[in-house]
Amino acid sequence: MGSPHGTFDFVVAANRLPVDRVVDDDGVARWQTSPGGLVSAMDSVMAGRTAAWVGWAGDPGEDIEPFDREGTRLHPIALTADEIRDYYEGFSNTTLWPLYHDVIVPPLYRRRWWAAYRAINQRFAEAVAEVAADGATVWVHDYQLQLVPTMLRDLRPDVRIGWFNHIPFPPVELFAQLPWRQSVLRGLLGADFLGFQRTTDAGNFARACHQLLGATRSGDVVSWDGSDDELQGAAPRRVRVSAVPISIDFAGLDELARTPAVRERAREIRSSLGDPETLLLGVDRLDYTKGIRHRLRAYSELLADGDLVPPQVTLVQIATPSRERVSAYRELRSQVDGQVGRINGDHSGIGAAAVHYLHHAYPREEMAALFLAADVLLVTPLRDGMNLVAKEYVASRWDGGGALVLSEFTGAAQELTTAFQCNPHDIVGLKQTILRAMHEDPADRRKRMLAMRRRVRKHDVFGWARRYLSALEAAPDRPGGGGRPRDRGEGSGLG
Ligand code: ADQ
Repeated sequence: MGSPHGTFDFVVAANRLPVDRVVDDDGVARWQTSPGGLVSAMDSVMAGRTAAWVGWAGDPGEDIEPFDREGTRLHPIALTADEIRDYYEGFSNTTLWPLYHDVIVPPLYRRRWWAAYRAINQRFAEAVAEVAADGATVWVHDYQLQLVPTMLRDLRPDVRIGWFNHIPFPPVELFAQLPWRQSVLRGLLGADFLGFQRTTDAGNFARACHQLLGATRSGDVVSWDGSDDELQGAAPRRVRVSAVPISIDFAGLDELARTPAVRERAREIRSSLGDPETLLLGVDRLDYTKGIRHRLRAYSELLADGDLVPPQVTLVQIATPSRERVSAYRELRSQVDGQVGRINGDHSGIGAAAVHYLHHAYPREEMAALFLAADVLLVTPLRDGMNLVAKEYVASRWDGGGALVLSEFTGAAQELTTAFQCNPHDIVGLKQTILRAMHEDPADRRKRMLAMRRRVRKHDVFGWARRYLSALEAAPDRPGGGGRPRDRGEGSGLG
């Protein structure tokens, strides 16, 4: 232990740890691995390294000692109830989330939230600095931790720092609203590599740096000389910026969906819905970015027009409530609840519900069965970084069946080009697209699905993590070199 630094050569920092605390019936608390592709992808890149994960455990208060899970050191960050309100519900989800999703609802700018965001980012940076070994690789995730790269570089210029944005990065015309816009850009520019979902997001970031900080871009490297009227004393930076779209565990889901149990369950689901000719499905977090209201509007008009008639057609809408302490989410929930109530009141019959509206979270097997059962999946976000549900649907359709209606405002639309793409704001167009997806010649529909499957099979979440890390390795400046002006001439270009 000669080094004053930690011992972990690979460190992930994300708002949440990859585990949830669950309390058994007998009152005993234990940790359960969170479901999802990100955790599996991180497991795959952490295997064989001494790895640590720094994140919030999900509950207010208590300091929890670091602990090990399947060979990874989990390092919990404690947040008080006030910090959760200001850093998480406030700045992350009421300022940044709407600002980065095209201001679908107006972002609120509160100085107290910004102060908490800075303080918590500093706490994360210090925790990472404590556990990271000399020259470690650090992968920071998402919009909650945009200041960590520079804060960490100040503490540990020897480590290599990457950041990945799971959500969109807005055009500078919107980003410019943020009262602390220079500080956020400077926070990010502490990284060696910044990864985005789409080329457009990477471009938006580079343009914001140009317009608001006077940075320049050459290829995928953004260079900033550190001068800015409002920020004093910043070191020059050369940072690689590009798109690395996230994906899913294609093989895992494909295999699961082929199992006899899932296929049987898919049949059961259809039969319990009265064996409709067409089963439409929506699966979303209950979030205003997901376009649930636009989708329900289009569906209700199709029912009113007589184009769709239950029980021959029915819609299963799964909408998991989220961020319920944020008022925009409570409001959305009551609007969607009301819309579903009206649709069912107007268009359902006995044993023939127009909408089956479910708030539950389901295990992977049930999700796979739902995907396999659905004739058409409706993915209609107004803005979405990627949308993994669209890719999961495609991976589950080993039979080549099904049809995907996909908003052009998702990251997934860039890759799933043979989906039935739509503009969810255009209700007339959305209605036509839904009908087209239902009635297209099955052979043509199959071709579309098989093309999407090829794409997702080839670009899965494991490939995403590998691509991300090799881009980080090839970042322009060597570890420790980026923060010091005298080292700038030694940068290795694009590597
Ligand atoms: P989200 O906005 O949460 O993610 P999405 O990409 O669709 O959106 O991922 C949701 C995940 O939750 C999917 O894996 C889905 O299967 C699962 N899920 C949803 N409802 C469920 C339910 N009721 N039961 C069980 N599982 C459920 C953010 C960004 C996205 C980006 C991802 C990953 O907003 O744009 O694609 O991160 O980068």
